[in-house]
Amino acid sequence: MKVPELRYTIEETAKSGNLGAEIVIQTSEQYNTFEHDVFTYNGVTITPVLIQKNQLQVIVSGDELSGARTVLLTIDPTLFDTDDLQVTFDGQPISIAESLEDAMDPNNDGSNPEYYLVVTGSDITAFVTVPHFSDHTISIQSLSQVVEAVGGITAVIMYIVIIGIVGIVYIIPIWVFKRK
Ligand SMILES: [Ca+2]
Ligand SMILES: [Ca+2]
Repeated sequence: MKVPELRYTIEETAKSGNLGAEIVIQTSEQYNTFEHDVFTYNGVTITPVLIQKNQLQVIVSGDELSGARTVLLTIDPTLFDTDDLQVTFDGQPISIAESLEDAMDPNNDGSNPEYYLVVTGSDITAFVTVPHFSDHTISIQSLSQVVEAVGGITAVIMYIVIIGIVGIVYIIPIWVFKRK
């Protein structure tokens, strides 16, 4: 999708009252500092909690009287190393909306939050429908980075086990030999 087309859709959603707020995250040239801007459209605020490589976490807040809203997270794609992104809502993975239109309508999914990712040439925009307020945590993470982190720990454990086996193979014969 082209950026002007996407911005037009976003503006229309804002006019309809369904768009709660938007956070825009940009990375600096060194990729290790992140800047953000928050735009509030209809009674919802977004507060960043964690913005770091491969991980983004925000809190969305609204008063209990505000109805369902769609919130937007517009992200510089260099924030993530891979494109296998997982979106969670209060720590739980959520379903993908059927379409962009579905993601723009936060009122047609009962009490289920949903998300939809739109990738343009310059940004990744995550549309997340929030069926009710007050505070909720939305996170986006790169799945393979999570797996790789586990792989790293596993590799360290394997290394320790191998060192241990090598130690046993060499040290026990020396010990047995010395006792003779
Ligand atoms: Ca839906
Ligand atoms: Ca929907």
